[in-house]
Amino acid sequence: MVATVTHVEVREYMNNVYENVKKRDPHETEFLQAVQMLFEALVPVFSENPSYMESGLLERFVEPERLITFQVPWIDDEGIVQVNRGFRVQFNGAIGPYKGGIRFHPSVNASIIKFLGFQQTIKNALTGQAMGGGKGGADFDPKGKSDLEIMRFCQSYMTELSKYIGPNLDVPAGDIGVGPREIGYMFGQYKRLRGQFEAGVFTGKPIDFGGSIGRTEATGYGAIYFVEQLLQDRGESLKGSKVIISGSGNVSIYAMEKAIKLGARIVACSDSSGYVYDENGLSLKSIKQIKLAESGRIKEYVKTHPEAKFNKNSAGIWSVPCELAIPCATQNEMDAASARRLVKNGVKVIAEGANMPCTPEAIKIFHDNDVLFGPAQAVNAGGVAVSYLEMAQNSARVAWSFERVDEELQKIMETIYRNCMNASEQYGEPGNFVLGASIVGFERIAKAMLMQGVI
Ligand code: NDP
Ligand code: 2IT
Repeated sequence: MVATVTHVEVREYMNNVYENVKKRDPHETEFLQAVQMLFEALVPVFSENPSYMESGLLERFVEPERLITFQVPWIDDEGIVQVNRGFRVQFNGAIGPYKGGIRFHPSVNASIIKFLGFQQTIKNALTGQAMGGGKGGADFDPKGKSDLEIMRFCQSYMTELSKYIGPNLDVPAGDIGVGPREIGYMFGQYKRLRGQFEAGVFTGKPIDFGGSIGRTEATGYGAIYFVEQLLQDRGESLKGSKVIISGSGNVSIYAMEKAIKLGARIVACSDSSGYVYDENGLSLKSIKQIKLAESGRIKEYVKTHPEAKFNKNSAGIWSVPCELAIPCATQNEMDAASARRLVKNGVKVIAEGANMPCTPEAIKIFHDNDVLFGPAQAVNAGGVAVSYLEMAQNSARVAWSFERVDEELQKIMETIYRNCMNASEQYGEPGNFVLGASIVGFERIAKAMLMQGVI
């Protein structure tokens, strides 16, 4: 019989670790939020494994192995020098090379990059693949920039970042504001600097030079595979259900596509300027036309669909009645007030397509009201999982078919679902996927860290 410690003792220990994190970086609110959420979910594991407390595991886990901050100078179309701040966090490399996307958005700062890298570490472990956790980005706003400005920015960003990445060291991909075009420019610059074609240094590449078929769709499709599994387990399905999916970028669009294919009706989606709503279901073809072909704003949807309504308050999307809500835009986009509204309107499932889109208060409301809740680390893991398949294809110099990638993705999402469910049952809270995902991900990393020693 292994000795255990009480939850009270564990909480006291975790509180000390948390206070030290806070003392170091008191202004990093998003990062502190992510740390607190993980600690809460890990209480039962630490209670059963007191050795974790003795080995300084948590103290090491919350401190990034490396945080790189750098200047990104570039010249705009008027010939004026602009300067942005670039970041890369290499959070934890216990189970594989650092892996995680790059975000270009004016809100990017150390706190956001650190929370993303921290959660990425758990997510990557949850996939069962050999990837550590990392994340990067810059406070650069791609909106309204010309193609040449985007290219110059990407090249300057990569000129510095190239010193710290490599196929066996750290492998970036896309995230908000970074898609195949930006990845192409960054990859091109990396190749020039290295003088070698190292396909495996980046994932999410265009298919013509080493990208994997199915990576573009993977995060959104994967999120829906998770949801479908969750529903199937309870004798239900997406067929005929009313769904809201926030955002209208990469994750959102392919989540809509798969949900529609499985018989759901998407009644609302959004961007940062507002949301569109149609009780009879939105046309994905029109949304794709606006967002993918023309990089336009979602409000343009009502021009061709006068039956739909536009509202300029993005967060108002959560007041639209639905059975399933899938936030796919950004962190903390769903707060307690939105959660209460969704519950009042009879929501049954919330699945996080974006990273940390629900505040801890919102999650508590869902749990208290028996709304099924899928956390980001599990729900959106399909994107990074297919990134790993891209790395595998690059290493073997082969290209798989869409069917093969999609089949692997479905298997990975089912396994993630099942592992989280089993862990939640094992720890006495069946269906608590926050608990399940945190435990499965953390334990894998913890074991590796313990086996590898401290120095
Ligand atoms: P995109 O840049 O393709 O799309 C982002 C969407 O979210 C846009 O519709 C954007 O609207 C909206 N959005 C962004 N910031 C805000 C904000 N501050 N307020 C309101 N709306 C906002 O990004 P992705 O689809 O790739 O990423 C979406 C989310 O999914 C992020 O949380 C990302 O970290 C996460 N994710 C992405 C993965 C991927 O493979 N791409 C994998 C796993 C998670 P607007 O155009 O007006 O800015
Ligand atoms: O948040 C994420 O998982 C991503 N942006 C994708 C990371 C990746 O390396 O594919």
